[in-house]
This record gives sequence, structure tokens and C-alpha cells, in this order.
Amino acid sequence: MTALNKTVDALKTGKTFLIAAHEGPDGDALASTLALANALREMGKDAVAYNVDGVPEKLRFLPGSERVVSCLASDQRFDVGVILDAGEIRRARVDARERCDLLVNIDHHPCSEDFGDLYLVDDEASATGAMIYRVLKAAGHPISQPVAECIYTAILSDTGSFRYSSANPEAFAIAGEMVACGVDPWEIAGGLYESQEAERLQLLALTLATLKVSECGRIAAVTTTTQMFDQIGVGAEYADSFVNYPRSIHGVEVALFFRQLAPERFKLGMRSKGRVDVGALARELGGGGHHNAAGVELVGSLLDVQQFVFSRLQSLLS
Ligand SMILES: [Mn+2]
Repeated sequence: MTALNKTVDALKTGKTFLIAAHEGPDGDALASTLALANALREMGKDAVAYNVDGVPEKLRFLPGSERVVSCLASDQRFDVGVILDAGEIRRARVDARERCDLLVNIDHHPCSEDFGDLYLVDDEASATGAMIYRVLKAAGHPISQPVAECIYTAILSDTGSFRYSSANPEAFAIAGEMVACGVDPWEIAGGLYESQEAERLQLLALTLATLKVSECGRIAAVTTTTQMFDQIGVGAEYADSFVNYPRSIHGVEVALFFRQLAPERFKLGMRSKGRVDVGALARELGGGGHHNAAGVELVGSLLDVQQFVFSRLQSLLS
């Protein structure tokens, strides 16, 4: 039996489910969590949708988001645990192995960790949401509008609105089918992209003032410091796509976003327009990700970590 068939089997035979995705959930992580949780509930199953960081403001429009929990009772057990879009189980920040009889990893990260009983990983999939679609199709479960909205959002979000090369024929085919299931693209786009809070733009204004472009013009970085978060009075989720701004500069091949975690600790998000494999660089530094999008934590002063990353990238580009 293939991993897909075994996963379908687990969904059919299990009664209680824990569905979780990586911390600091993006559109794919949360929407694929909700796509699966909603579908399981439609099947009459008991599904708990978990995310350690809860639901970011901009994803509250997703059906089922109001039922996401960020803590579990100490004695809560499940027949099946499904960890989504995580890369590594530690990023789900839940003791799923202890709580679940069967543990499934559904993911599209390259080199996703084999931490469970079932390993349904395809790094060619545009989004984990696309894999949930495959699972539900294989299970013969009809896609309802709420589930379609989640799957569409997952794919829209992880392909950068169908701009990245991950927007493969399957991504468009599924998205088309989801629209046929009743998804309104304008409504989802409105939820994802046109519901910003003023604080987000205030934080962005401070962040853009830190823009640094390398002499060669191919590397650009912005930084959000803890002081900026304090000044605006918001948390890290308000900065979650700031890396797209340096990336949008003409000629930039690698965009960097430094988010300060502590005086000498930074979370670095990297985006590559193609040539440089930022996933490989991130893994080398103890982080993870894809060829075009990756992240890692770095220790040192802002000046030191920036100089280090700029010079590493400069040698990769030359
Ligand atoms: Mn994803």
C-alpha cells in the first residue's frame, strides 16, 4: 500500500484526530490544518485543530478558525495525529508522539523529517493544502465549500498568488476546481491581502527605513527590531511577509529579512529569485526551507550577522 492509501485508511478507521502544523503558521500551514479538520468533522470524526501560536489575525476568515486551540489537556489522547507542513516535528511544538497512536507526516518540504508512522511527503506539491486535496480525493470525500476555501487559500498563499515556480499545473487545476466548488477568489484575496491593520503598515514604515542593498545590487535586506515591535505594540506576526519588499527591488536576487528576537539573536528569512539555493544555505547554518524560501536563527550583533550573511551570499552569487 502506498503512503497515500495508508493515510486514507488511517482517516477512515480513526475516530479522534489531532491536526497540527508548524508554529507561526502561514496561510498553507493553517489552511491545510483547517481543510483536514473540517473534512474530518464532515465525516463525523472528532478532530482537534491545534496550533501553538493560534490563528493569525489575517487568517481568521478561514472556516473553522474559531475552533483552533493552542493548548491541550494533559490527558488528551488521539487515534491519529497528523502533522502538516512542518519540515520537522519540533516545529509543531506538540508532544504528538506521546498523544497519538498513529502519527502521520503530510508535507511538501524537501528533506521533511521522517518522524511518524506514515510519511506522505512530496516536495513537488505546491502546498500542503494540495496534498490534503489528494488525500480527500483518494478518500472519496466530496469537497465542501468550507474545505474548498481552505485548500484554495493554502495554495494561493504558498504559491505567492500563483507567482512562484511552485505554481505548477496541479496548483492551477485544484484552484480551478475549488472555484467550481463555490470559492470566491475575490473574497479569499480580500481576506488574505486587503484586511491589513494600520499597525502593520506603521511597523512596515519603520522596517523599510532599514533597507540595505549590496553594492552589486543583488542582495537586499530589511530589519525589524524588538524596539520597533514595542513601539507599535504588536508581535512578530505583523512582520510575516516583510521579506517581499526587498525582494521586489529590480535586480535583487536574494532578499533578507532580519527579525530581532533578543539583543543578539535574529530570525533570518531568505527569499531567492532562483539562482541561489537559500534552503541549502539555511540548512548549513542550522535552519531549513526550500530552494527559494528558507529561514534560520542567527546569534550575534545585527551588524555581525548581516555582514556574515551578505558575504556568504556574495560568494554564492559570484
Ligand atoms: Mn507550505
